[in-house]
Amino acid sequence: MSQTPASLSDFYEMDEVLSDEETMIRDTVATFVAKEWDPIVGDHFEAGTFPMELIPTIADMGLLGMHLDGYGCAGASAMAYGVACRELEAGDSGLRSFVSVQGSLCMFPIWRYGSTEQKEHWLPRMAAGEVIGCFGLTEPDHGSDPASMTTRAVRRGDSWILNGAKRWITNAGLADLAIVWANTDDGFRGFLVPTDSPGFEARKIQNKLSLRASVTGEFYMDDVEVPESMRLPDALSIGAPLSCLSEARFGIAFGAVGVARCCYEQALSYQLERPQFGKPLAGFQISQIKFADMLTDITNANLQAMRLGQLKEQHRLRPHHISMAKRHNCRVAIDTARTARAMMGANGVSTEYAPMRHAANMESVMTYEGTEEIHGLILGQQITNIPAFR
Ligand code: TGC
Ligand code: FAD
Repeated sequence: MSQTPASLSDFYEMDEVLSDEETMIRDTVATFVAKEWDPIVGDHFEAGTFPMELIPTIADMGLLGMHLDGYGCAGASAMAYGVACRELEAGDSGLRSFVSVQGSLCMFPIWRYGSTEQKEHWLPRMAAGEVIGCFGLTEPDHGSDPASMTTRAVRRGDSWILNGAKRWITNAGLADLAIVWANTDDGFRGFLVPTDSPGFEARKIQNKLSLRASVTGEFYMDDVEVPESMRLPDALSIGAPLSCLSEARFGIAFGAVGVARCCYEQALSYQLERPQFGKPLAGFQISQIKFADMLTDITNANLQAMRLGQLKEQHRLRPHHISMAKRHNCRVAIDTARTARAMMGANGVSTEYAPMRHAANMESVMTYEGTEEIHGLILGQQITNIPAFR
């Protein structure tokens, strides 16, 4: 059977490895993105807002903490989480970010490092979208090197007193609960901090040129007091927040494939329909070579993501595996978005089409969750056994 141009995007038909349930999740998310997200994303990107009214629908689809078991979470497979991220990010990186931050950066640390009481109290509410979280690791002066953080937590009786600032925090400003990583006399610890705690102040960052359909902010803690029961008891080193990053980076490796696929498909359908010099633009050799390169890159990126999914299912996935795919797939996404934008001429610079919005978003996605250089250095360390970060 001949394939349509759109179905050709899965050139090696890799989605055949998906189970029926994973296919159903993929299709449910893709339909949501097409019907409820795509028509409004341009306006939200221009306004610099996230459509809060969609949170209940996102929760009803079971997407919040979807790869976690129990406590109201869907318990879906790693591959299901990956393909959901792929379809969400085809809509916008801000949409995938919302789901990643809630599930991988806020629910995962509670699920992995929290007490039974913490899990029972917070996870069902977070899965239902009733409590929104943010993850505070990055500081104004410490991004790539979070182990140098200056945020401090000091024990006072049965409480902890937190002081410090976190900046470039997705959902700060709209979150109810902040997962705060702080240094203590005994090393790094994680705290659950309600954002209405006295001394906690959050502000939205207003002047972003990227990831505009996602709220990013900063927060300050001035003698914020939380009880010992709000410390994550099993998070005892910098490895704890870094393990959360592995969960989110996994989703980005898939999400970047969605970005590249969306841009490729829009450029292809545009050039098939737009004639110049007497024939469709897609009929020129230069265009066809570009489509061939884009599809090859997308296929390679998708193969890397799907392999991560398999390794995660088999509990064989290691941080350096994720670094390769996050780094490679983000590069493919931004290159594809820029090429697609150019292939759509002037129309390509408007929010009516996705490529320029995606290209702008990918500037953030290449920076957050470990920059291209940091992931290169993680790979370099794995290859040579010589750390070159410091
Ligand atoms: P290092 O000595 O290498 O490691 C310390 C301990 O942590 C372990 N580890 C990891 N464990 C799980 N997953 C990972 N990815 C891990 N990376 C390291 C490591 O094995 C070790 O364990 P142990 O038992 O031996 O102590 O630590 P380092 O301080 O030298 O740092 C290494 C480096 C540079 C790779 C790390 O700091 C890093 O990844 N930096 C990048 C920072 C970053 O990615 N920040 C992201 C902030 S969150 C965010 O951007 C959210 S955006 C969300 C959105 O909107 O989607
Ligand atoms: P820096 O670390 O100052 O790096 C600047 C440049 O120097 C980069 O090119 C980097 O690759 C390079 N560099 C750094 N170290 C080295 C080295 N050793 N060798 C060579 N080159 C190096 N953080 C959170 O904690 N939670 C969030 O929810 C969150 N959301 C974000 C949302 C957005 C939209 C953005 C843009 C960022 C977000 N971040 C978040 C922060 C993000 O994780 C950091 O921006 C990122 O880790 C990089 O840190 P930095 O910006 O301080 O850059």
